[in-house]
Amino acid sequence: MDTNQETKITRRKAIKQSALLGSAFLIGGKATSLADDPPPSPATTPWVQPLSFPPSADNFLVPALNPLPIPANHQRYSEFIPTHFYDIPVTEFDFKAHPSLPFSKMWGYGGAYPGVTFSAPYQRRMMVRFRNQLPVSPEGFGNPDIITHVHNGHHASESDGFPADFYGPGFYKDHHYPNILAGNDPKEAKCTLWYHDHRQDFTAQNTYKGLAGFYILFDELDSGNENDPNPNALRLPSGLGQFDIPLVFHDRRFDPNGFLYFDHMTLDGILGDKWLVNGRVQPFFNVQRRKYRFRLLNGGPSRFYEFWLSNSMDFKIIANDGNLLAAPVTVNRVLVSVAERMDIIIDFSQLPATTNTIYLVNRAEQTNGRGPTGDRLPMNEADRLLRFNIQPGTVNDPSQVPAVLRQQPAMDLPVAKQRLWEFDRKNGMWTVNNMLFDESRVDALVKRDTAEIWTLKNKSGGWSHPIHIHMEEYRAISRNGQTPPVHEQGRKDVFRLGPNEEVKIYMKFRDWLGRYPMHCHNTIHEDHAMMIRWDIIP
Ligand SMILES: [Cu+2]
Repeated sequence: MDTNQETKITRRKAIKQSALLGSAFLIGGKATSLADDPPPSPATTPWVQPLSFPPSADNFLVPALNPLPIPANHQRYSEFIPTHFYDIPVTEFDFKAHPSLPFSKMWGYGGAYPGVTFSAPYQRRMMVRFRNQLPVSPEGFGNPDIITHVHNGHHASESDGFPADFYGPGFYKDHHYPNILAGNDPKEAKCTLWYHDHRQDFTAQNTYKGLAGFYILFDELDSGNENDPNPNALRLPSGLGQFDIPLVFHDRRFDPNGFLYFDHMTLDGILGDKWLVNGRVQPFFNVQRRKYRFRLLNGGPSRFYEFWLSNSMDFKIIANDGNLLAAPVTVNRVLVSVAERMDIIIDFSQLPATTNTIYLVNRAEQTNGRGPTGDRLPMNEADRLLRFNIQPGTVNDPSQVPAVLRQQPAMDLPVAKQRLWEFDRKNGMWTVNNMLFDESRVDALVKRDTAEIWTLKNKSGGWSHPIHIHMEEYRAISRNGQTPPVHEQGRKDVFRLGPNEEVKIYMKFRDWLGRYPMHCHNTIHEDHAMMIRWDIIP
């Protein structure tokens, strides 16, 4: 397969920091760093806890919101009068990611880490109230002002979660999510979205502390029913938490006492040394010998993953950034930068009867927050993330992976303008076109119902930047002047810019007006302050 940036296999260059630094800490009972790197997390035993799933956001459905939402605050409210009301508290709670760690203070939507999972059919008209019940003066890191963004949501500006629209404890904000199809085009339907805090300058800390969850949409093709009698239904493996498995990957670090640790000292980006999947350190998952859909989400803050199965077996990519591809792509690995999603199908029925364990692993070598080194870890040194315990015996599998998934929308709107965006570094901060983010400065004015071509260019040879644009998805015209790899030829909302890379994208602007950002999704870069504001006007 050749769909990924090629990485060379070498010996692991970075000797584990833990081996070098393990004895340098705990002076007077207080963690003290004598080197640039923070101390390693305490040891934990892998595969002792099952994979778990956050509760459903439906648990927070209410007949009506009190006080009532204010229609005048929302664009096109009367066209999309809400039918489903969610009243979701955002709270602090005690959480342990592993049985041998102590409780840490975490934050979550609906009192859960990861946050409660939204799942809804397309065009469900939702009004979601996020009530900020965080402590006014929290311990440790994190800012209790919040603003929630649905990543890949096609929503009005006032509901999109503009980073400067944050609000403090004791207040709430209503987000109108009518889940419309962009341009009213069924080919624009998306599946795997997520939502997270977007508080200006504090997104890294607040999401690190837990403010992120899944937001999953279904439509007639991707109906969430592998037994769907509708002939248009794809009948992909289904049942959230059963055969349709959202997985969010968070690398995290814990201090020598076992409490969640956030490194304020570097602006390059931060790496954890514990592998959390859905909030648990190295869990196991019991699977049957059949097909499963896994929705892989890199939840950041700064790490890139190259996912493999430990036996190097093939799997199929069916969706990239929540967009079903035109056709499945068979691979044995996939590189996923921060905030990207890959929906993949793994068929465990291919395994010999004697195989009862395989692992999902990460082979991208990364030694600092700047980005992956480009080298690949040997399989026997790969980071093991999740263990699959393969159950004995055969089972009936009604699911299928059709050869044709979803047609891609046409690039049919005339191009009104071309823009160049250069991502660079200045005085230790992160810039776009030589500027730091200023929420009151409009860096681009675009007209609704036009299209533009944007060139995203990484000017640095030393860093990678996963670039995310809100509200509208886009298509790559070229990557480094060449046809993009096949799994990047569908719609996307994050483009990984490796060192000195350049991606040219085609983008339409439809349906809504107002302020939106574009930013690096290495959230450390985003907060310091690699972001621009662009506005849509009539
Ligand atoms: Cu970046």
